[in-house]
Amino acid sequence: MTDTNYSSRSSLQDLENKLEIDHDGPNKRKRWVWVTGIALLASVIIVAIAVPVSIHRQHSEQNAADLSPAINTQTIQQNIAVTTSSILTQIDQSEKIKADSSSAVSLITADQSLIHPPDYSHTISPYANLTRLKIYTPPAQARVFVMGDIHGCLNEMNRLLDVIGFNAQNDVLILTGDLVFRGPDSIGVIRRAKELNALCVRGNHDDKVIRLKGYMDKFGIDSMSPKDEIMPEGQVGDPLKFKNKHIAIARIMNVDDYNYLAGCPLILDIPTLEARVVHGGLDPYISLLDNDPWSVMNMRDMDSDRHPSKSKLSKNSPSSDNVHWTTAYHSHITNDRTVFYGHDASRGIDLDSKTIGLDSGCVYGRKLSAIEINTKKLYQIDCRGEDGNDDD
Ligand SMILES: [Mn+2]
Repeated sequence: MTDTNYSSRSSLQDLENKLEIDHDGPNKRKRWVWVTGIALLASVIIVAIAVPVSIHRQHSEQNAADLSPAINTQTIQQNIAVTTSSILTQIDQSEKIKADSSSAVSLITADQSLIHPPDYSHTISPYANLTRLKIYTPPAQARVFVMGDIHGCLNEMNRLLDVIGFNAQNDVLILTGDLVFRGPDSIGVIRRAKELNALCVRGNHDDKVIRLKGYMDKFGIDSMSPKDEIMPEGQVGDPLKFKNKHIAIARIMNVDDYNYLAGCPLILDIPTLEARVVHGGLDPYISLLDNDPWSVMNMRDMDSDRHPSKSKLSKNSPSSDNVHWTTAYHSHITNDRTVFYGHDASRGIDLDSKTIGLDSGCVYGRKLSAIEINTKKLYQIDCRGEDGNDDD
C-alpha cells in the first residue's frame, strides 16, 4: 500500500514536473488555469454520460405510460414541438417507435395554442371533453374491421360480428361514430363496444350526448331548465336546448359508458395501415390538426368557398357549387392515407381509392356494413330499421 501511495505521489510529482507546475509565485495562476480546465473537461464528460441515461430513462417511463392513455397524453403533450407540422412529424416518429415495440394505443390531444383553426371554425363546447387525435398500431397479424354507424342497433351489430366471425382476442374493431341515438339500445352498443375493446371516433350524435351529460354532471339535471332554453356553450355549431332528445341517453349513462364514449377521439390515425378514421370528413385544404371539430363530425360537402358544409350531395340543387368532401380530397391530397368515414347514409357505401364511406343506413332499415382494412373485403347485413327519417 505504501508503495502504491508513494508511487501515486511520485506520479503526481512527475505530472506536476511535466506540467512545470510551480507552487510559488506567478505560476499559481497557471495551475489554476489547468485545474479549471480539467474540471470543465470532467463536467463535459459527466453531462455526456448523464443526459443519454436520463433520456433512456424517460423513454422507458414513456413506454410504461403507454398502458395508461391519460399519462401518455400528458407525456406526448409535453414533448410536442413548436409548429403544427412538427407535431405531425413527431407523431409519425413516435408511431414508428411504438410500431417496433408494441401494439399499444396512444392518445394525443394537441396543445390548443399550436392549432390554427380556419375562419369558419366553431367554438368547442366546454363540456365536449374531446380528444382531437389518437394514434393506434394494431397487432401485425390482426384483422382490422371498420364498422359504419350503428345508432343503437345492438342486434344488428352483433349479427354483423357473427357474420365476420369476430374474435376479440385476435381481431380489431373500429367504429366510425354515431354509436348512439335513434336505435333501440344505445347504451347496449356502448357496452358491447367497450367489451370488445373496440376503437371508435366521435360522431355528431355521440358529441351531443357527451356535452349534455357533461353539463348535467356539473350543474345537476334540475339546472337544465326552462326546457326551451339553449344550454350555454358559446358559439357551437349545433346549439342544444335543455329538452334535446339526446338527454334521454345522457340520463341513463353510467361513468364507464360516459368514459368510453367520451374517449372516442375526433380522428383515429393508423399509420401502419396508412388509414385514418373520422365520422364526417376532413377539410383537404388545411392541416389535419387544424380541422374544425364540429366540421369533422358533421361535414358532407365542401361549398363554393371551399368550406365544409353539412348539406347532402343528394339534396343539392343542380346549380349548387358544392362537391362531396371526398371529391375535393381526391383532387387535393397527396398523402397515402385512406380515410374511412360514416355519417352520410344518404350517399351510402363509398369504395373509392382513398376514401371509404361505411354508413349504409342501418337505423333507416337498410344495411350495416364493415370492411376489413387489409383485404378491403366488405361485409354487410340487412337491418330491421327504427326511424324513417334519413338524416345523419
Ligand atoms: Mn352522423
